Amino acid sequence: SSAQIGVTGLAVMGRNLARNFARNGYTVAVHNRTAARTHALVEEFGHEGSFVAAETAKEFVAALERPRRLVVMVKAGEPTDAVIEEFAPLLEPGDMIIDGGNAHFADTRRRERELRRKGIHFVGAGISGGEEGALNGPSIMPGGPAESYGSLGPMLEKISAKAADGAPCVTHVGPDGAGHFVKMVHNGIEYADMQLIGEAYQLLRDVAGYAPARIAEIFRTWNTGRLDSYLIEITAEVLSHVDAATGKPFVDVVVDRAEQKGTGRWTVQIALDLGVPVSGIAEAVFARSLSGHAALREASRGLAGPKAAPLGEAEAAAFADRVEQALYASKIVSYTQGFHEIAAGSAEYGWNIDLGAVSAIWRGGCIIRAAFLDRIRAAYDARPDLPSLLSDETFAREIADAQDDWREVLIAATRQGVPTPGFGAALAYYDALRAERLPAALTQGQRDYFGAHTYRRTDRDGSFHTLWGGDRSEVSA
Ligand code: NBP
Repeated sequence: SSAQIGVTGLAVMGRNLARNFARNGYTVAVHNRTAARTHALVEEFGHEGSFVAAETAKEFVAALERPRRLVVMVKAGEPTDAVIEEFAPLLEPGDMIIDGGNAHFADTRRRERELRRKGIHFVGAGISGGEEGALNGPSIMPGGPAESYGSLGPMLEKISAKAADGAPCVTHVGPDGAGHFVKMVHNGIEYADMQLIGEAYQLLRDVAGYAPARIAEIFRTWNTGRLDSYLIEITAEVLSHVDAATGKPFVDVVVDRAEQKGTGRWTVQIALDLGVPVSGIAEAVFARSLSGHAALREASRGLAGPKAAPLGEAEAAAFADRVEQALYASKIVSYTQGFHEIAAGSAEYGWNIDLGAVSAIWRGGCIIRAAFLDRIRAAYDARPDLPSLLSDETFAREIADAQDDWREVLIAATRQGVPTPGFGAALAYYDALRAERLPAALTQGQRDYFGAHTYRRTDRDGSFHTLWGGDRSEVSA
């Protein structure tokens, strides 16, 4: 029993995570259902550090020092349950199972509850950064018992990404499913970020009339400013790539149907249950599904659209600057919505999540890493009870400065018939939040009319009903 940590499940993620632990000086026990993967790992990368190859579950568990730390990196869902069922009987109280897969947080809550009865600490840990991150430093979002973080935390801090200020991109997010919940919302925000970038690209293409290579240059410039982020950086790379076979821009030879694995959808499903308006994330998920309806799109191709020519050269340059403003303002709104969902989940499940700490661990390693997250952290550090990111003075001022351009961009998009559901949903959210009065009052009147659902008044306490079918007098309900 010499290994400080074990990894079972040695596909791309598990293999790279095991190598990351080994490269950082830990002795790592490695195991996989199909033993060939275990041996391949040690053969290929054994020189990188200290590995203990285990063929069976028993050997694997025996190789670990106590309390055991066993990282599970298998396919989410049933395979994770199968692995837990296999290992749990071999473990002792105080041992830890760390699930680094993309589990649904409700599954993590269930698993944590069941294992807690046996004294086993179950740590559901969201891991972001893909295979490259797993190897060189991911952003890690561990949940589970705070107690286990005491011995596990320093190891995770060592292998995690580091933010620009050197801080490790990992924190104990909260009990049971908190880590996987936060990872889920991270992915939802990632969907929204990608959708907004996609809309900016399409506007620069169709309204400004720019070619992909030129748009890549614009994204490169944006990446030196407040939009500085991994997703903007790779957008420039993808847009400047030329297909070797045809000599055309790569983006023009790829089928325009976006796929998804499900975490974005979960973010929206859970938001619906919690009653949190994450309209930007929802539009991003819907935009991907719409893109996939090939037959429907084919059947709709002949529908009428506006006749508008792209802008002239001088106007196009000014328009590109406006798109940057619209993208930035919409991005603030998506993060506002995502953090609202985390706050609501935290309240619902009693997780006590520190929103500033969450933004801090997303600064490096993960897909949505961005300079911007430093500002979100500053906002929550200054005021931990901030009702919304839009209540932060700096963000409010930036949106105030951006809003005229944001509206102009949506006007141009509408005039030219370029779909911008992300920009549009973000602006509608912003305008709804700042509205003095919403038509919800009318909705309440309608509900009272057809279903006697009652309403409240602005000038008196209590619930009321109007006798719509009678003399229309008002009664207390
Ligand atoms: P996969 O999600 O493709 O899973 C393959 C692994 O699961 C193999 O080790 C396989 O063993 C094992 N496995 C399966 Br499938 N069923 C099993 C069972 N019933 N019992 C034991 N082992 C079983 O691997 P991955 O892409 O490395 O991802 C691992 C986890 O990390 C997933 O939950 C994923 O969602 C998550 N994640 C992935 C990424 C990414 O960029 N890929 C990023 C972040 C998180 P075998 O070799 O014997 O078939």
